[in-house]
Amino acid sequence: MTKRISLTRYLVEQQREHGHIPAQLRLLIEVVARACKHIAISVNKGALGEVLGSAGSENVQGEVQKKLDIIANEVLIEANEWGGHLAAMASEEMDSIHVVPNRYPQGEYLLLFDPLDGSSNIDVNVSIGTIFSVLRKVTNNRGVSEEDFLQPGKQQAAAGYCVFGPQSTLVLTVGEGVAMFTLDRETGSWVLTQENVQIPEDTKEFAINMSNMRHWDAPVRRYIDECLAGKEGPRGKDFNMRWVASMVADVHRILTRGGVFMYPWDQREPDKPGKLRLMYEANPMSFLIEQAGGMATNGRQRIMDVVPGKLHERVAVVLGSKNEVQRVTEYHLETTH
Ligand code: P6P
Repeated sequence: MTKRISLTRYLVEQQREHGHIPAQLRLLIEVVARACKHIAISVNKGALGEVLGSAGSENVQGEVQKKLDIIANEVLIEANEWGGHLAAMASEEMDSIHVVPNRYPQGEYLLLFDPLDGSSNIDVNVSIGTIFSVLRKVTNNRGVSEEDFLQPGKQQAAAGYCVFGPQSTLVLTVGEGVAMFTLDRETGSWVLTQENVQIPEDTKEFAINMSNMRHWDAPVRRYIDECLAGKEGPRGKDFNMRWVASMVADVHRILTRGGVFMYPWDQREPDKPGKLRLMYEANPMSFLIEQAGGMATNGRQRIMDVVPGKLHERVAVVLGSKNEVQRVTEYHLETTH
């Protein structure tokens, strides 16, 4: 039987070897991992747990909140408030930041999360997940405000997600590569099942919502048309398509076997740069993708270089196998926008 390495042992040994995981960051990661276990338990109850369906409210994005969106958000808030590792939290499900209450010590980290990504898939039993991003509070003034969160993704101290699918898998980076941990439901522990994840630089698989094709910009249409032309076309090979409509599931597939994921700008809402959120979707996923040898841009610029103007800022996303993302980005840069 191969040696089982727990999440705690992995973090301790990574700190010993690379020194990237001080005690407060290790506590943060372990608390988030424990919260993801609780979310997995709620998700897996499905209809038996009275957790399905709408909560009858909308979030700051104007999206209908599912009961599990709110449950997952509350689990993450309660799990992270008392530990002394955080100054504040931000969530897709909350209009403004949540400052750690005065009754608890404040720490140096800022935690951002999409507590349950892909929630339109909850009621139809398709994989969903929790995405998180960790920043350091760089200003040493007392108190914490939204401005403390407005840092480009390249400042992240850590990032990860937990995908709730046939297995529950925690995927994590602290800037020293990507590791994957599978939840052992019998012991309740996260067990290291893959490290030094590497994305193939080429792929034959793209992920995009094809129903939006008529709204896309020319570079995106050009790229997808060439993929659809297959062997007889300019790419000289056939492509496959996937679209789970849970970013976590699509990104997990890409980390596991390669591919390119796109949620581009489209003309339906021209003032919006894209649908996905920069701070707690695109940035953490871009960190993971880059750490696994892939690439992540908004079509024109590295996503992790984008300086956010507001907490719930949206961004166009093209990420995955390096050579494909490079090609899509070159097509964009050849045109004026
Ligand atoms: P569409 C889920 O709501 C999400 O934010 C991402 O997880 C997913 O990739 C995308 O939106 C799906 O969007 O327009 O295909 O439903």
